[in-house]
Amino acid sequence: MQSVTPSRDGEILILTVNNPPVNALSWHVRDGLGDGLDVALADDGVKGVLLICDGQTFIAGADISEFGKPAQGRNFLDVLDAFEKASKPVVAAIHGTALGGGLETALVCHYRIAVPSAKLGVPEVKLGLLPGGGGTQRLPRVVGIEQAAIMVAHGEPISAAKALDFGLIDALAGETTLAADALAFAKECVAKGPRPTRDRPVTGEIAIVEKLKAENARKWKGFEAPYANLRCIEAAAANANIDDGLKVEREEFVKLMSGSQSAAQRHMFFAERQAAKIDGLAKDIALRDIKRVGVIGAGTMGGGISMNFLSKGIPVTIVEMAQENLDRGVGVIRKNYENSAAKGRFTTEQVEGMMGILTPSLSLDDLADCDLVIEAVYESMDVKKDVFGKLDGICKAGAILASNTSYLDVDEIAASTSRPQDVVGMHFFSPANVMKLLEVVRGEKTADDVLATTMAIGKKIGKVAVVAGVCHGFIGNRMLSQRQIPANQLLMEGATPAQIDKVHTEFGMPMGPFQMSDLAGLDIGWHRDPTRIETVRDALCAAGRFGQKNGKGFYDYDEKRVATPSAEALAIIEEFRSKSNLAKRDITDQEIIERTLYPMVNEGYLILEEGKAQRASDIDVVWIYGYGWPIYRGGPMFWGDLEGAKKIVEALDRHGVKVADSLRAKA
Ligand code: 3H9
Repeated sequence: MQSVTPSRDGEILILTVNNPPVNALSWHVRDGLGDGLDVALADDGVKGVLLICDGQTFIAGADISEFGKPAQGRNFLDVLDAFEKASKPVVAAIHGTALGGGLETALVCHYRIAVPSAKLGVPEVKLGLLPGGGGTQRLPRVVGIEQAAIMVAHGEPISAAKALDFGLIDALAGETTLAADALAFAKECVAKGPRPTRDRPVTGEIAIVEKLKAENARKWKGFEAPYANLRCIEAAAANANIDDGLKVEREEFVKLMSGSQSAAQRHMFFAERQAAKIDGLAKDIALRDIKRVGVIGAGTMGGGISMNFLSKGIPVTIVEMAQENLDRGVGVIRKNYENSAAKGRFTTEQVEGMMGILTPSLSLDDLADCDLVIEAVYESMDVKKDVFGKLDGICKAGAILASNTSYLDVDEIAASTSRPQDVVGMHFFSPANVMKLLEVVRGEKTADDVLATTMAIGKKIGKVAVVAGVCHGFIGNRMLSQRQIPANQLLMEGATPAQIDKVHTEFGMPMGPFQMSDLAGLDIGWHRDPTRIETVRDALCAAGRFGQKNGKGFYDYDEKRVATPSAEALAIIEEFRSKSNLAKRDITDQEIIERTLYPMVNEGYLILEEGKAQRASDIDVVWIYGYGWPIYRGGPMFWGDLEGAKKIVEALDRHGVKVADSLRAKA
């Protein structure tokens, strides 16, 4: 099968692209398009050209897997130029998604027709890039500066209806009759002749650029691509001649393409998709049917977990021990949905619909008809074993029994049942209805179809699911402790919580280790004996400093939960430190990076050596979607490669950290 097949219908030459799965502009597609156009232009019998795609979508962009590799085939920009300057009208027929280079291809076509369900956009910013095929210069000439600026800076696609409104498409086709409608439309366009986008003026107000920057200052902190995209829009507004604007676009594109941010974001694009694949498992493995889900525990975690399923129309039975806790939990779920409805995310009917498929219960017996039961009770091995032992006697054969434990041994939990093959870990991250990560913990005896079903259900509820092996804290929390231990130690050597946190937030993390501790609550896991002070945390708890929840922890908090460094906390740390016999010294930001982030990378290598993660990129996915590691740094393993194994190993040796063999071998 050719990537681009020419065919004739009267005076129209039809070019059909076929490059599954998403008709990306791989080199052979570019060649096919260029060759096809040459044929059309050379043939006097051809009066117009129709570009259409087979499969699920119009061209979804440049082939990202070609980036950074030696160039092959026709140059994309030359192909685009030839299309736009063609002496015969060219029509694009769009279904599925016309994204990035795909939309840029449509933009050099003279006319565009799309089915109502089509989506059109330039998502390059999400890959740390900009539409480098003239998109930043042609979009403003078609939809105006305001809309173009929004589209390039946010990367969100728009619907066909909006595209018609904005003039991005000229006509709507029938949902199932694109080929015929587009052909008829192309025939009409023959009389109209070519209409090159480059000849159209730029319209609209450039003030949108500053507005977007002001509105998104927080969201875009640390990112280069949104700003580069907007500089190109400014160039479009400033240059009547498109070639001058295209020059600016090229310079900005090349800078982004050769930088580390785009490399990191492209790495994450593939990492996220790769994470869904389970090594050694047949792709066509039969999945178990999940029609009803049971959740044990109606606290913050259980409630959030339930919402994921309710939002997708999957009925949930939620079980608590006491009526009061059950009522409170159900009330919180309702309130969350109502708050979302107030923001326009749901209608009142939808809220009632979701609440209508939630069954509150005080008895585990009510879980007998559930296909998947997720336990979200207190984090104690004895409690979990007791719950699973009971579930074993209650749940139907074939039901998947999942634990939301964040640290405990899933194999030990599974051993408390007579069906360890049906037991799996489903570690959600708080708030469970918001955070995208789901660690799926594969026990020693977890059946293949249980694992595959759990991954699939994770995808269905909108999570990025990653397989982890059984070990203390799995992938994410195991690495987190390698950050927290040295961070605490640094306090003893003279650093302050604010200094350490600042290094982390400047690195791009949403919060530092001590801000995170305050948010989680310092008293979680505390032994509750104020006379027993073995750690700074014990000392803070003994002084009644429990974190954000009571307005004081490592920081002081005002009523809006704004943090300021706390003199009392610093005095407590100082007192604790003075007893430690460690000399107080100045700690540099570089040392904080080396002591708190390098050990995480090292732990990642250990996790891989032990087979607790399938691949390094899975670890990156965990940290980006579970802990807010900045995506433009590509996750700890990708970042570790950028820093360089040699540099990391030298620093770890200097600081007395035992280095993973595989990391040392790489140095
Ligand atoms: C660009 O165009 C630059 C130009 O402006 C300038 C140049 C000078 N390339 O997501 P899915 C693969 S930048 C290569 O699971 P869905 C993907 O890896 C590009 N491969 O499906 C996966 O492979 P596998 C701008 C790609 O139905 C398979 O296709 N465009 C590409 O959930 C299925 O993908 C974009 O950023 C690609 N461009 O969603 C669009 N796209 O099966 C990026 C996908 O081996 N793509 N693959 O894991 C998407 O947003 C979604 O894939 C799409 C389909 C919405 C199209």
